[in-house]
Parts: sequence; C-alpha cells; structure tokens
Amino acid sequence: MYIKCCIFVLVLFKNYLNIIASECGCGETSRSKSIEDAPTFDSTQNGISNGYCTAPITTDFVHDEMVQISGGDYLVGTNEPIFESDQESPERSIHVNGYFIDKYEVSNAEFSQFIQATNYLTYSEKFGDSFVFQAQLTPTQQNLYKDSRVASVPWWYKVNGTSWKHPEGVDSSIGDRLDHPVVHVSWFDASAFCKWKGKRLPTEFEWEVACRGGKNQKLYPWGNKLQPGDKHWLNIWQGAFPNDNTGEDGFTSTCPINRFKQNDYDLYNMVGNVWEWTDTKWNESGDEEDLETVERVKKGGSYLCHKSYCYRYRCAARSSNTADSSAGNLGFRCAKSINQLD
Ligand SMILES: [Ca+2]
Ligand SMILES: [Ca+2]
Repeated sequence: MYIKCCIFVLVLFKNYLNIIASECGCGETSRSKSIEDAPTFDSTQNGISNGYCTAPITTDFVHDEMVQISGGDYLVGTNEPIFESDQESPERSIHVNGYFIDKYEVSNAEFSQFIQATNYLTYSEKFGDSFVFQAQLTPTQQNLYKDSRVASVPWWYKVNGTSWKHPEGVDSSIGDRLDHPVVHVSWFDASAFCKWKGKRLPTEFEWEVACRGGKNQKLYPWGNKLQPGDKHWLNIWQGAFPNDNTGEDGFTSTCPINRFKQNDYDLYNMVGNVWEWTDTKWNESGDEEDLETVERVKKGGSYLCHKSYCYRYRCAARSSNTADSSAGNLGFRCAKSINQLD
C-alpha cells in the first residue's frame, strides 16, 4: 500500500556529545567531544559538491510502500534468550493497535528527497565524521585514521567527512547505491525523516510484531531454520569476523532494500542488512533531560552480524545506541498509526 507524505519537518540541534559505534551492535564505545570541537573538512575538495546531494534521484529507487498490520495481542521476546543482558526474555503477550510499517528500509534515494526538500543537516554532517567498518576503507585510509579507531572494537574507524551521502569518507558517494538503505543517520535524523513523510519510527513492539510475520516463537521472520532450501534469506556475515567476509549471500556490505523478502507480511530485510532504529527507549528510567544520550532500541542486526560473534539477526534480539549515534550499519524504516492516515 502506498502512503503519500505530506508533513513538514523541524529539528533543532543542541550539543553533540557522543557517537557510539558498535560492532554489529554488540559492545560499544563512545566519544566525548562537543560539536564545537568537531573536525572540519572542505567539502569542495575532491570534487565533492557542497550541495545536499548531487546524486541523480529517480523514483525507481524510492520504495515507500507500507504494509498493514492488524491490531491485536502478539507474543514478543523469547524464553530462550541468547543474550540475557539484552533483556530478550521473557516471552510475553503485548497489545498493539493497528498500524502500517514500511515494506523496506529507507533508501538513499528516499532520504535524498528529504534532504533536498528540507535542507536538513544530519548529525554526522554536523559533527563532521562517523564510524566506518574497516573493510570499507582503503589501506591508505586505515593508516590515516588508525588512531581514530574505537579501542574496544578496533574494526570501526571514525572517518572525517563521513555521512549518509559520503558513507566511507569524502571521496565516496551513494551514486551507485541509491537503492541501498541510508546509513550514518542518528535517531534524530531518522525521526525527522519519518515526520517529513507523515510517519514515525515504529515502537520496538511494532517492529518485532512486523518481524515475526504472524508466526509465534520463531527465531527468524520466516521460521527457525536459517537457510531453508539452502538459500540465503538475509544479508549477514559469512566467514570469520572481522577479517574474512566471504559474501556467500551475495553481499559484503549493504544490499538493495528490495533484495530479501522475509515473511508473510511481505517485509524485506527486517533482519540483516542494517540495524533499524525504533522509537523505544532502552531504559525507561533514562535521563529525560538529555535526549541525545538516551539509549534507543535498535533491532534486526546487520550485514556485519555472524552467529559466532553477534547473533542478533533474530526477531527477539535487541540492542541500543544513544540517539545521537551513527554508523555504517545502522538505518531505519518508518511506521504509521492507522488513525494517522489522511
Ligand atoms: Ca552478507
Ligand atoms: Ca534490517
């Protein structure tokens, strides 16, 4: 079902304190640095335009369809948690009102339209950098930024000039991946986009109910077997993390948003590809006074997840980042209450 957008967006920026990177969401670190200290780079160098996005935008890559999920009682969580500390358990019955959720992760093409319409500046652009996985950097870049690695997860590099439109630094672009999910977006950026579309971020329960596709007590959106029919059903990591990604599923980084249909709700890439922000706070007793450092739940795992290391590409799995975080494996999709329809 198509939902047309209509809402204007307003976002205010305050202090930009911590960006947290995570290796597939497992383990994290932060940097404490105010926006005033942010490194700057000349975006007119290296042929990079100072405009909002110079990539050609075509509606071919803008998949903004939504699917309707009926209101009712659903089971979420699991009584067989893999990560107890993530509070995956217990399994419990929750109620959701009817809603719509995006069929796909939000694409670079769709996000480009938002930027062009609003001149919105994302957090990574405001701060001047974001976190990039090692395999996506050249040896020269890795050497240049070796001191900017995250100590506890040294395969993440903080790279100047990285943003949604320059995913691996100033010399990179999204021109060849307009149909891939937008990354390097904070929770605030994602929320602003959804508001502009007349939508909102899904709650964690809405996201998980959608992930489960009408099935109960299953690991994945399609069932309990990872590769039924010996086919790949999601974009994750094959090989030994973090140095050997064999890409047996066809992708060593993000994949197009319409690549893996995963359940009976016709939803794509709920698990794998990129983590997805939800509107839900990780800890309801979190600091209400500093929204930028409030942890928000993210779901689904990413192309960097492997069972041996970050087995979080399951519907019940959950992780979090502070709302101002951004990284190359974190995106989102939007939802909409049925009574929001116009
Ligand atoms: Ca993969
Ligand atoms: Ca996903």
